[in-house]
Amino acid sequence: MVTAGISLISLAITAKSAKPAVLTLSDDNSVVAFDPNYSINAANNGLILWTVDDVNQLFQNQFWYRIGSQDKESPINNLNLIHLEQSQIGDKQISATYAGRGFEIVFDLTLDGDSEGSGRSNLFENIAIKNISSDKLDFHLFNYTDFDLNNNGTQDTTKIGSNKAEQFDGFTWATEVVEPKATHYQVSPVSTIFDALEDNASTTLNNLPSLLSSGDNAYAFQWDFTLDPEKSFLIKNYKSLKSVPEPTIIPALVALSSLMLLCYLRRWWLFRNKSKLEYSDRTIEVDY
Ligand SMILES: [Ca+2]
Ligand SMILES: [Ca+2]
Ligand SMILES: [Ca+2]
Ligand SMILES: [Ca+2]
Repeated sequence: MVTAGISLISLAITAKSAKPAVLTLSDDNSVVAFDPNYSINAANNGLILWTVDDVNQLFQNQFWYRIGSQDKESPINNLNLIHLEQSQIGDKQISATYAGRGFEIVFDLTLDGDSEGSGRSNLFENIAIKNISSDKLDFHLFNYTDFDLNNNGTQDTTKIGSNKAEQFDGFTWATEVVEPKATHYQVSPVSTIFDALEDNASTTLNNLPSLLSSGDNAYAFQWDFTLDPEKSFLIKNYKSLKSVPEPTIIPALVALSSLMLLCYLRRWWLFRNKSKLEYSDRTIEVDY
C-alpha cells in the first residue's frame, strides 16, 4: 500500500522570511516549477519552467497587481504569502494565498500533462481576488507570459486578443484562453512589458493585436475592475501546448504542392526571360 498519497502537506506561513524552496508540479509528460516567494530578481518569480517531454517551453508566467490608477504595479509574490498547499511533493495541484492591504489573492494552479511523447500539456490557473476591506477597491491585475517554445524564443510568432493568445514556431503551438475577457492586452519584444510592470509608473497595456515573428516575445493580459467590500473577482486562464504535426503526415498533399510549385516556377522563368528579351533595349527590370 502506498500511504504517501494520503499525507497532506499544508504550510501556514505568516512572514516573508519563511521561504519554502521552488515547488514542482508534475503530471504524465509534464513538469512545472513555481516559486511563490519574492525574489530580488523579478525574472525568478512565479512560474519559471514548464517542460513537456523534457523540453522547456516557458521562461516565465507571473502576476502583477495595482490598486488605483496612479501607483506602480507590484508582483503578487511581493505580498504576504499566508497559505500554501500541495497535497504531496510534486503533486499536479498547488494553491497559494497572498494577503495585501484590504484584499486577498488565491492562486490555484493545476497541471494536466498528456501521454509520454505526445507533446501535449495543459495548465489551469484560477485566480480569485477578494476585497476584505470596507471600501471599494479599484483593482488592476496583470498576467504576464513569456513562452520560449522549444527552449528558444527567437523564432516564435505571437498574436493576442482580449480573450486569447497564440504563440507558435515550427515545432510547438501554445494557446491561452482567458475568462472573463481582459480589459487590455499586449504583445511586445521580451523586455518591454516586463519593464513596464517593474517600473515606477502606472501602466496600461496597448491593445494592439500585434503579430510578431522571429523575435523573443512576451505577452500580457490586464483586467481592470471595481471590487465592492466582501466581493470576489474570479479569473480563469487555460494555457495549453501541443506539437505541430509533421508535414510528412500528408505526403500526397506535399507532393501535389511541389508539382504545382515547379509548374509555377517554370512559367515564371519563361515569362521573366521573355519580358527581359522584349524590353532589353529599355533596361526595364521587374521585381517579383
Ligand atoms: Ca494527465
Ligand atoms: Ca519569449
Ligand atoms: Ca521556438
Ligand atoms: Ca508600470
